[in-house]
Amino acid sequence: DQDDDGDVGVKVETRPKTKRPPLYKVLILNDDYTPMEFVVHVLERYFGMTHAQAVELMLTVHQKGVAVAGVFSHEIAETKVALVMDLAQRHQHPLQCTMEKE
Ligand code: TYC
Repeated sequence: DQDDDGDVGVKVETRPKTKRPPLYKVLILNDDYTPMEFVVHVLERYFGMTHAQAVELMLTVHQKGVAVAGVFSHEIAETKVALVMDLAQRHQHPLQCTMEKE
């Protein structure tokens, strides 16, 4: 660095920087029409939850409007969102699933 010793140095990084990739929350949104059992099935199938965990999260979404189903790398989160949206569409349910940077 430039200080008063006359030299023109460069900053030497001492800490090894291991930059971790950003993580993304996968959000499940409430709606008035998707059957509760379908949401429970989605959470078991794509988010590795037990039946009890899935019921609990589904009820949280039902009551609060939204909840985090899991936190993943960008690629995994994108895949989960696509799988959920595809299954919902195939069953003609309006269930919405999105991702958001943590
Ligand atoms: N609110 C829906 C119902 O009463 C159930 C539901 C829960 C829908 C969670 C979507 O993400 C959701 N049938």
